[in-house]
Amino acid sequence: MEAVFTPRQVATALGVSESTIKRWVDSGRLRATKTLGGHRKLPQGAIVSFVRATGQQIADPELLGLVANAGSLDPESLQDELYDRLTDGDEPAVRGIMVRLYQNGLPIADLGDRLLSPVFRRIGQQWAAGELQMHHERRACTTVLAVLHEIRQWIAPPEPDAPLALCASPYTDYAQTPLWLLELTLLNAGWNACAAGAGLPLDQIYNAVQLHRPRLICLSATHVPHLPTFVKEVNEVLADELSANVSLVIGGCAVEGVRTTELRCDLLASCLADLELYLAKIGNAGVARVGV
Ligand code: B12
Repeated sequence: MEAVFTPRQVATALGVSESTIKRWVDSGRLRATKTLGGHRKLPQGAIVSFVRATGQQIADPELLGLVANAGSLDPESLQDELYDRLTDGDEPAVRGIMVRLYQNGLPIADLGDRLLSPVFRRIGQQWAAGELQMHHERRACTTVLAVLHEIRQWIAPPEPDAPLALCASPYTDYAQTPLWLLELTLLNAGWNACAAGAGLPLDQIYNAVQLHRPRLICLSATHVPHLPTFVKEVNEVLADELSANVSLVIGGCAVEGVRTTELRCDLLASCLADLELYLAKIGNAGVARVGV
């Protein structure tokens, strides 16, 4: 369950007065709830959103379950450190890096594209070269997924009328990190995101689309047994069957190098930043076949 704090606790942690916190809450800058007795309570996620949006410094982050700002805020320069911490299995240090970047306003897309993807690709290469073992890779995934889960709790729920996106990965693809990153990117962009799941046969994804009626489908492909078959099946089972008001965005390392003329989708993304741009282009209200 998400942690909640009193205005006094938040004031101490941020190094401002309690009346300043109450003023921010009453003016709507800082989201809070009220107890039956009328006392303000601040959820941890509301404080993180406020800090991300305003750049407010945190004098004592540990009081709020957050992390100190000591260290680089540049994702590229943190790749080596994250790789070392992940392969050492140092979970608090991994959390420290990821939460520090997030609380300082780094978009989820950048956390994925500029930090996690390059580090996991290196883990994959080192595994293929016999330098790392399977248990290193599995532990790295579990550790990162736990932090993404924590970040997920901090994002305010979508508005009731937010458009729905369905995220899935196809049969034999059990990579979860890309799916979590897609979901967080969508939620942060004001979309509602429904994770249909990893390793789904394409007809199951189609059935989930029929059930949930999303405006957007985000398909992530990390492990695909035979690429030409996958492309053919996506075209036949998904792309050709979708109604015109549903967009299909596909990405993932397995489809890198595939041409947009082969795979019929609205966007063949190479990274999460591509998705962010696409979301900005179509807006929250509707879907346009922009053929990027
Ligand atoms: C972790 C991992 C696994 C784990 C995942 C566990 C979990 N709980 O998630 C598991 C155990 C499933 C696994 C298994 C296997 N794996 Co593996 N795996 C990886 C690894 C190391 C990282 C994948 C990952 O999570 N990356 C993190 C994400 C964030 O980064 P990303 O994938 O680059 O995604 C970015 C973009 O592509 C983009 N993106 C991704 N999807 C989408 C979707 C949309 C819509 C958009 C907009 C963007 C987008 O955004 C992300 C952020 O930038 C990769 C190495 C690599 N290529 O990265 C190997 C890798 C993919 N695996 C590989 C192999 C060989 C296997 C196995 C066959 C090993 C085996 N012999 O059993 C099995 C196959 C099992 C299967 N069928 O699923 C090979 C594939 C080689 C190939 N060309 O076929 C790789 C490349 C490793 C290597 N160098 O050899 N694997």
